[in-house]
Amino acid sequence: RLILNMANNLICAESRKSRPFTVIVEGNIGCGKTTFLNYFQKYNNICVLSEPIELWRDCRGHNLLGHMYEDPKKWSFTFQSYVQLTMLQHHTLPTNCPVKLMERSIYSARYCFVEKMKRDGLLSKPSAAVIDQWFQWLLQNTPINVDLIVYLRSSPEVVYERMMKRNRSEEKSVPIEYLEQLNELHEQWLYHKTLYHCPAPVVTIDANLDISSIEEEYEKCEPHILNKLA
Ligand code: DGT
Repeated sequence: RLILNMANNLICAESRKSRPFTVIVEGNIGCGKTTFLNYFQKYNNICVLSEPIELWRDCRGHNLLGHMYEDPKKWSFTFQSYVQLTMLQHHTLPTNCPVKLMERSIYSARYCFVEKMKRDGLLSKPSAAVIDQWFQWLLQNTPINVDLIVYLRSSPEVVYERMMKRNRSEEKSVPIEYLEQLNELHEQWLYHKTLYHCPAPVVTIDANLDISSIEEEYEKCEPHILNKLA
């Protein structure tokens, strides 16, 4: 029995060691997630995973992101199915780094984007049910672990301006109301914690600050992330 216990402890220690401390970076479109991730690229023992937007623009030659914005009623289900798959691939990607830093997650896809599509009637009830069944199954049967959420909190006016400035072709006709509603869902989920469940503790950062002063804000959450490298 003693030997069995010792073996068990060893296995637990080993699996704790091999699982990275996982941080997800969340916030509205244009709030600066990419800039945040770039700041942490300098640490070579952090595995930084940017959002797989290039895959969404080219799924075997199909621009699913573009289709979704052009005809959301027709393409929302297809797009969200693919987003869910690519997010799962990031969540489960093995790494030897002690820290994994991910842009967005399977959670924001479900709690913010799918939620909005459901409310807007862009996803039919049966389609939403299929995505949700998949989502629930994945949570229960795959190693999706999140240890910390960094919430880049912004106002819709600021991110609307940034989105217009960067001029991504698919986002050309996204109205400010869309960003206002997405902001509200992020706020309810990560700030007021009244929407669904929050899978990890949240560190909130003022993402309205411009590029010259934002690094000070980043430093606020650096210890939370870097302690895990010790
Ligand atoms: P950043 O660096 O904060 O400016 O981040 P963005 O705006 O490059 O990244 P993100 O994830 O906020 O948005 C990328 C585009 O993909 C944007 O047009 C919204 C869209 N998007 C991201 N995730 C989902 C999703 O799960 N569903 C839907 N419908 N759109 C999504």
